[in-house]
Amino acid sequence: MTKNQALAQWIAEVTALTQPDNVHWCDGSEQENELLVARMLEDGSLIRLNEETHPNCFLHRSAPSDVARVEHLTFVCTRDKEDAGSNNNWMDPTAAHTLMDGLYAGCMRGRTMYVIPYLMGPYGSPYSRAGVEVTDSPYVVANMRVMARIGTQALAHIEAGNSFVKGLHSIGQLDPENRYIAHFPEELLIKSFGSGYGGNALLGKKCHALRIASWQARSEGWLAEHMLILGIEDPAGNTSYVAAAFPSACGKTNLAMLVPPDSFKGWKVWTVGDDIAWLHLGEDGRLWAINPEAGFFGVAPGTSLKTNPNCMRTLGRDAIYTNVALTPSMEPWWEGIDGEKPAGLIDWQGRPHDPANGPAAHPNSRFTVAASQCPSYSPQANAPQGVPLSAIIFGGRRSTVAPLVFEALDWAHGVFAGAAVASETTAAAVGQVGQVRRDPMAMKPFCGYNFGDYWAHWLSFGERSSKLPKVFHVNWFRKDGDGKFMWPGYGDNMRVLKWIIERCEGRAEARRTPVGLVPHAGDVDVSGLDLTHQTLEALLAIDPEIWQREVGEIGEFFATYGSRLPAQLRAQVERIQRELERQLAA
Ligand code: GTP
Ligand code: SPV
Ligand code: MN
Repeated sequence: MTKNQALAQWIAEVTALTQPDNVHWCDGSEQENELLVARMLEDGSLIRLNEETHPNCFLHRSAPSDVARVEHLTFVCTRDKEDAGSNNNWMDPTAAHTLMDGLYAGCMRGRTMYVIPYLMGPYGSPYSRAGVEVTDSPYVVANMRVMARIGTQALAHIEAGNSFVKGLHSIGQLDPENRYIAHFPEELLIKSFGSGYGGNALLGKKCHALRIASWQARSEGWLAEHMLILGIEDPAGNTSYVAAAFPSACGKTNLAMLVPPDSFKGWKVWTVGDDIAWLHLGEDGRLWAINPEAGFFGVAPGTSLKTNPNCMRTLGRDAIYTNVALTPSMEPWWEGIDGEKPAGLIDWQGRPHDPANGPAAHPNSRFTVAASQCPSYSPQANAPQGVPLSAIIFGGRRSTVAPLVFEALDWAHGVFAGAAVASETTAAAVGQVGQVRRDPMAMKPFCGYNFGDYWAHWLSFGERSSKLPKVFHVNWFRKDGDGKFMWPGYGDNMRVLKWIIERCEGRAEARRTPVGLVPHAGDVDVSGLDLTHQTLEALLAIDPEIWQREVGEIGEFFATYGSRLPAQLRAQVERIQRELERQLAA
């Protein structure tokens, strides 16, 4: 089914191993999708939603033990363990192949094997990369069709002689005891078994576009990052682009689709991407970003016309909902959506909703929808060269310590700020929620190699260009003594974006602290906002004693990377410690 020898041979091998009843090469067509959807409606893996309010929308309920990424079952299998780093679980490649091939043996008997050629990145972009996912899950095909550019054109790209990443996926028995997500960066290969959910199963996304791509990017001189990309148009019509890395379920989709507050007349945010960015140094010395994805696989809970109107408008048609609740009128429902909680809800497991069983929608319930449906979809989203970045923003979910915003003093300090990101864990991954952990560059679950080498790679850009974006750090999630968010967030984050853009243009003030450059309360435009001066001061405060402890912890964390830790990062820790001590002594 392909004239590419390497691909044909690999498909022959996995067919012999998994023994499917049928092999279907996906062309990405409308008819193909209709057939798949019809089959899934028949076997119950999709439920059709209200055709009047949600045309061509479907609900999928995953296995209750298969609702999030599984970081403890995710492996990077490099020949040398040190190359994977302590940030990854490691397995010897030979042992991993033996283990996984044992699971794959005959696993597709009685099933159809789908071969999905896909392209990550815009058609015609020199930065786009191909992959082929083999899967026995029609749900995965339907989702990949939205999230990536699949089918004939992607196959043509491979047949033109371009390299491709191989991804073998089987849902197996959806057994958490027999579930592994293994990466072989040296072979450009992914093997995923036993899960049908999101990042575990849609292999173009985290497995390829982050873990494998970050490995390739290091050796080729670019960056593959867990970042949204947005454009900010000012009232004069000038658009600046920023990329922002926040950990999973910490606000990327929301920031990417932001609608500015009413008082921001003439300002507009354009969405380029909401989860992944590939960054390349341009000939002009600037950093350019493309979104390798074509769709959004976004968090449903908390999404409403109030928090994210652009998202709600994106979701009105042609969307797949996974693990949301269902209203009696067959509409999707989740905690935080507009209006009152309707009576007669069916929860994400298909049971009549009983609050004693927890929320009606799973906290990691999601929607899959084409990015092109977003009202704020950027006209530049498919630009082959990408968009030039003015700023890079790092952030985390922290109820204490981190101020609303600070600017890094220079590139090396910016890399430090990214490497030092800490965030409270969320429902996006299996495990405890709300635990503060280090999540450097929001890439803890996604960097395909040793963090020490990764930070050195980031730092190396400082030697290659003097026109790099400015680096910032934000925190929308500070809480007061009553446990309430101090900052309104969502659309009001525009107020912080405005200060960031003005800083990039040399038009806004800041005060120098050991931690970075922080706006004075008067530098943040809070017009029309009900926020006391005191609260704003608290949001912008850097407490030297708290930060002394924080930087001590960052230093200890860095030290765990031993000889692979770049000296420049240790130097940043020492500088900040010195300055804080001086401040406390004064
Ligand atoms: P992934 O898709 O997992 O990578 O997540 P993401 O970073 O795109 O997160 P998303 O924008 O989907 O937000 C996750 C949750 O945080 C949702 O429940 C949002 O409603 C909530 N959230 C997003 N932005 C803000 C904000 O500015 N303030 C507050 N308080 N909550 C926010
Ligand atoms: C994340 O967890 O960061 C996601 C969702 O974007 S998943 O595709 O499941 O990784
Ligand atoms: Mn993500």
